[in-house]
Amino acid sequence: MAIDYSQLIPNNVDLSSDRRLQRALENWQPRFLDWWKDMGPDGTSAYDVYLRTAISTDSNGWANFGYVKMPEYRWGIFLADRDPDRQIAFGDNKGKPAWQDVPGELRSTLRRLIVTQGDTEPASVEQQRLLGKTAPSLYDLRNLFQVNVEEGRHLWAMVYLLHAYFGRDGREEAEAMLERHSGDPDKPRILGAFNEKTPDWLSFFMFTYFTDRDGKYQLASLAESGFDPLSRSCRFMLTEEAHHMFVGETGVGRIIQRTCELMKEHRTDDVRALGGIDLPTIQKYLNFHFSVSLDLFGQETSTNAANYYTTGLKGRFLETRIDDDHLLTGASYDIETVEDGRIVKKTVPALQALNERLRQDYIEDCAKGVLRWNRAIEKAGIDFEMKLPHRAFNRRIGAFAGLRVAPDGKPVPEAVWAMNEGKWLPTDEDRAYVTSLMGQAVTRPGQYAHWIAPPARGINGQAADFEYVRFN
Ligand code: BYC
Repeated sequence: MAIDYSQLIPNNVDLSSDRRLQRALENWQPRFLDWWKDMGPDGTSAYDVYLRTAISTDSNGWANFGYVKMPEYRWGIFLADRDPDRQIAFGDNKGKPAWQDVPGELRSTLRRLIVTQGDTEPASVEQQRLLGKTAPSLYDLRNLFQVNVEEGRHLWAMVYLLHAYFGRDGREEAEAMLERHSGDPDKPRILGAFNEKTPDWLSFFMFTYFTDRDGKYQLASLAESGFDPLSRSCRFMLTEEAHHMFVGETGVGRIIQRTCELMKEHRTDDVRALGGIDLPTIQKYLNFHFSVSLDLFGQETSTNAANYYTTGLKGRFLETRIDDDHLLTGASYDIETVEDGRIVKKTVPALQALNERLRQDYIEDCAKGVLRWNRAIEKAGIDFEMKLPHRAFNRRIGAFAGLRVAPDGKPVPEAVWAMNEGKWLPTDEDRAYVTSLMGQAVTRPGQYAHWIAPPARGINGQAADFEYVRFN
């Protein structure tokens, strides 16, 4: 269905046919806008930003580019088209028609999944609130704002589901989305990574590479859901998510490229003396963001995950392309876990290992970008290799929490950890150095901060000196 932009809330769900729902969402809308003004990108209300907006949800024609003031961005409700023949692809309800309403017995579990997903979206906007002040270019500033408005829209996607299908509880949960805040000691966001700070652009690019990629895998699993409105929401969200990971991969890649240029030009490893970010520091940031993002997949063995699957609420990554019975009742899966302080392999029922399986898919995907970064380093003739740390490194959730593990996967005593922590994870000094590079935003079209290379091409084919943001 086409998106109706004549409405206060743009949508392709025929919102005007349900007056109560429409009114409830129109009530939530000003609260969302207040939240955006208080907690969204700081001091940006008057900026004209070259943003893309959804005009239709099919794969070819959804992106429309133009200057928009962010508070006037047309946040709305866009679901991928409905397939009237869609069936549930896995679990006990496999083969039954996908649900158009919430099965009563699954109500609270489904609500919790939607709330957990929804909570991450405004959280990331809050985390990135101040980054605009130190943007390395107009191109990067525009990309940050694009990510921010789309995370705002992803919140709308989940809030719509809560309002439309969960009655009063849903409305209360939608309010609570705007009341929890990233890092708030009293009302923090639900998942750990969303309470960390994103204080500088290296962190931002790492976040969009690693943490947004968790979003890709979780959304893809929810896109398999037997609850069709959730599936359709997530399918459209995934098309937006791709750009966020592009921002992360190319952002880190451009920093690496600049570092390599400085190293070659001046024949030195001491890039800090030249105002660049040295490769070991980039590796430490990578270690941090990768490990924190791994925690987002939950416990290695999880009865919650088994229940989500068996009941048809949350599938595996690309469930319908997997060649098995989609029930997994007799199947097993090999995981790594901890026994007597050692990391051991263990075979467990596949149903319980679904979080771990998704984490494995995610790790393999993460490795691809690292390979591309390494190719650039190699091409520059520099002898350094970025590595993903072992899955057990620096974990706070799951079997490895509490175990000290080196990036290569060897458990180490506390004293060894304490001695090496500063080599493996960013120290206060590293963070202070990276922050010191983040000076006043670079606002001249076509100019870039010293520590990052320009992008290979502009957004939507624009010229190198295109004015992506007008400050007014
Ligand atoms: N932090 O059985 P387990 C995105 C809790 S990112 C804190 O493994 P489950 C985005 C867990 O709640 C994608 N607590 O749990 C990216 C449970 O609590 P209870 C977000 C945690 O449910 C960038 C207990 O530990 N979407 O979109 O199987 C920018 C037992 O654990 C954590 C989703 O996450 C944690 N990290 O797995 C913007 C999808 N991990 O029951 C956006 C929806 C676990 O003991 N969520 N716990 O009280 C889920 O599918 C699941 O909730 C999880 C956890 C995979 C997160």
